[in-house]
Amino acid sequence: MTASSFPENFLWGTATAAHQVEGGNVNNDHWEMEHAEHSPFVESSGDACDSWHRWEEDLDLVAGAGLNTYRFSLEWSRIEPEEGEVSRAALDHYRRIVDGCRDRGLTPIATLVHFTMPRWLMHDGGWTGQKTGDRIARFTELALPAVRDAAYVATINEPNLMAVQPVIGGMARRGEEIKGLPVPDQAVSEALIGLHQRSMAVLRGAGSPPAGMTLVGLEYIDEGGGQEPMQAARAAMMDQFLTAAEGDDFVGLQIYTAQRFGPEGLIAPPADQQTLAHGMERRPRALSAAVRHAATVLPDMPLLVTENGIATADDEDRIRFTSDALQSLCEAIADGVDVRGYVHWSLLDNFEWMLGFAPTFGLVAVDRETFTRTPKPSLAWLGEVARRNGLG
Ligand code: IFM
Repeated sequence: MTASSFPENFLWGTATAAHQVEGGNVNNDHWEMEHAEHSPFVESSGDACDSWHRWEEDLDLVAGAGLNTYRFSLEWSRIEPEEGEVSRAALDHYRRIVDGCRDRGLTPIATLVHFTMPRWLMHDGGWTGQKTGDRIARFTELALPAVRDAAYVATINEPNLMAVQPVIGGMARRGEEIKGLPVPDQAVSEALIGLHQRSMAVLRGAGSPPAGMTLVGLEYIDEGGGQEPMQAARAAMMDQFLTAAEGDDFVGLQIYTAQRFGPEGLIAPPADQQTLAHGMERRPRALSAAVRHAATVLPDMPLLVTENGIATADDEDRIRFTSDALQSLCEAIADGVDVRGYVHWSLLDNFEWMLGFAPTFGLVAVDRETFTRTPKPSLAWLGEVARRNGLG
């Protein structure tokens, strides 16, 4: 390894999530919230990127660019549209995606739950419901045959973000001043950790691929006198989840930004450093800071960067941001942090939850009428980094 190269067999990939790209996910909680009166969603997910039908084209783009990894998620509401009613066709669909990855030389990383739940679950307890532990255990059993040949299985995506926002996914709460993420609700955090553990127990019992969860990771910065609120925020948002991952096979980290603290708590990022879509601070080096912190809490845990990216209309800036982020990651790895791969968010411009389709995180643009995919220069750039296994 040189100052800008990565370890042998490093995974280089890009990610999507079911509800953000498949389209027609009419049977989950988000669809219902998107269509509710006074919905906080600016628009409906609708046909999204039509990846339910176009997933092969998506995999061809990933493999064609020279990347070696694809991360995607399963949609529970398609697999179990009503409680106890199983769609074998939906399970086959996800099985074919795993096979399609393998056929193209891509390492599949599958997430069982990426924010969405079936409507029937939303109306009978949701994530904190008493029966949800048994239900996620059963869903994990159902899903496992579809993802058995994946390289990694993640139970729940960003439970630490889900605990922050009851309507999760959009990081900006419209109409409010954006200061950063608030602190997670402790009862929801504990419920989600419990659900992760129920899902893990099933995966372990059935000899699954390496399994774990994927967490939002942040850089925490003390601007002076902010130690106390900063430590409290980090303990709630990061450390309790990292500690709960002890004994898992890996932790996925999804890193976009930093939070700054003063004596009164969270400080808003400078306006000229806020990113287009979310008002988050543009802070590429947060990638290195967050993986380093995870390694101090869990020194023996393999880490995967399962998301990192920027919502911008300026693709040159996406390349600059990602290059800076990767340089910082490289330095962390050189210092001994065990990071096994980097997965960029996202392959496609897709449905960014409450913010709709306006934020563009993709390496590939998607025409909203025809679903035609148009690769941006950043896709070829990241593929070249993957081929070289370094920044060059
Ligand atoms: O789009 C989301 C994704 O679903 C989860 N992690 C953050 C991304 C960008 O906001």
